[in-house]
Formats: sequence, C-alpha cells, structure tokens
Amino acid sequence: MSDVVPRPGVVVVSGVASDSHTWNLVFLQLLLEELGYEVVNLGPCVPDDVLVEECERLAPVMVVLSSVNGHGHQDGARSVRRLRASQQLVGLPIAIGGKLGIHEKDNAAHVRKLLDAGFDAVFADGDERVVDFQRFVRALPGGAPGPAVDGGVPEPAVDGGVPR
Ligand code: B12
Repeated sequence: MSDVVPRPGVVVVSGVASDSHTWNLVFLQLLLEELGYEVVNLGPCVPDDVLVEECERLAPVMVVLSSVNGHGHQDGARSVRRLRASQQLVGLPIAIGGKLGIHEKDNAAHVRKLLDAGFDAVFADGDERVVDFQRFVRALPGGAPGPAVDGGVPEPAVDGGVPR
C-alpha cells in the first residue's frame, strides 16, 4: 500500500515560453506526486496567456515553473508578472527553478530579479536545491505530510547555495 497521503488541490507544473525541455517537468511532476499532490503538467513552451488561463481555470494551490535552456531569468520574470496581474492569482504560491541563466556566476542576480518580479521562491541549480524545494513545499499551508524538515520555509538561496 502506498504511504503517500493525498493533499487537497492541484499543483500546476509548467515549462516557460521559450523552453522545449521536458524531462525537468516530468521530474517535478513525480516529485510533487510523491509529496501527495495532484499535478497538472502543462508541458514545455507554454505561452504566458495559456499559463494564466489554465491557472485561472484550475485554481491550483501552487504553480511551479521550470527552465533549463538558460532563458529562465527572462521568461520567468515576464510570466510571473502576468500571473500576478490576475486578481485571482495575486496570492498564489509561485516558484521557479532550474538553470535560470547560462553562467553560474549570474545566479545571484537572476534570483534577485525573479524574486522582485513576484516569485515566492527561486531555486537556481546547485547542491541541495531540490531538498530546499521540498522544504518549501512542506512548509506551505496544507503542505505535504509531516513537519517541515527544518521547521520552516528556507530563505531562497542564491548563487549556488549562499543564503540571501
Ligand atoms: C536532453 C536535452 C535536450 C533535448 C530535450 C529533449 C526533451 N524532450 O526534453 C533537446 C535536444 C530538444 C534540447 C534542446 C536544447 N537544449 Co538542451 N539539453 C538536454 C540535456 C542533454 C539533458 C536535459 C535533461 O533532460 N536532463 C534531465 C532532467 C531530469 O534534468 P534537468 O533538465 O537538468 O533538470 C534538473 C534541474 O535543472 C532541476 N530543476 C529543473 N527545473 C526545476 C524547477 C524547480 C522548482 C526545482 C527545485 C528544480 C528544477 O531539477 C531537475 C532534476 O535534477 C542537457 C544537458 C545535461 N546533461 O543536463 C542539455 C541542456 C539543458 N540544453 C541546453 C541548450 C542550450 C539547449 C538548446 C538551447 C540548444 C540549441 N541551441 O538549440 C535547445 C533548447 C531549445 C529551447 N527552445 O528550449 C543547455 C542549457 C545551457 C544552460 N542553461 O546553461 C544544456 C545544459 C546543455 C549544455 N551543457 O549546454 N536539449
């Protein structure tokens, strides 16, 4: 018997508009399903209009965007502004992660830009990013079963693990 406790609500997983990679999305879907969520995976290259429409229609408990092609810092900032412009989605937890740029040295700047644009959490690739993401999800209201690993929401890390 599975020990996954179902969580209420849907999580939307999506690739950003320019990004055609898909296994990152499959990975996130499986990870969130393991945490007990129902996941709607919109797939790669999702235009902002479609992302906003689907989120308004599905009323998810969280949106998770992923980008690995190096344009995440641009696509993500534009997408989250569009999501936040919707009255219905203003307070929705929205996270992004992956390879947000091309050079690791720019991660700190990309993370700051994406947080300023409206994300609740940003997980630039590096050690422990996935663990931090799991902590973030567990700490959400009605989050995954059991207490958060470290008892709270971590500060989104920047530049490969240096806390803000
Ligand atoms: C397979 C692949 C492709 C396939 C994709 C097929 C498919 N159906 O997905 C094809 C051939 C289509 C492709 C195309 C391109 N690719 Co490509 N691709 C890869 C490759 C080899 C593997 C990616 C993969 O599937 N990994 C497996 C998944 C599970 O892992 P992942 O994607 O790395 O995601 C992990 C993390 O990023 C993280 N993560 C991702 N999202 C999120 C979100 C959150 C919230 C969190 C917490 C974590 C997280 O968790 C995941 C698991 O650890 C990588 C190189 C590599 N070895 O990684 C290059 C790579 C991603 N591609 C790259 C590039 C540049 C491209 C192209 C732009 C090439 C081109 N000039 O055309 C195009 C993209 C075009 C576009 N419009 O997006 C670069 C990106 C460079 C960068 N960002 O610095 C890479 C890194 C290759 C390289 N070293 O240069 N690619």
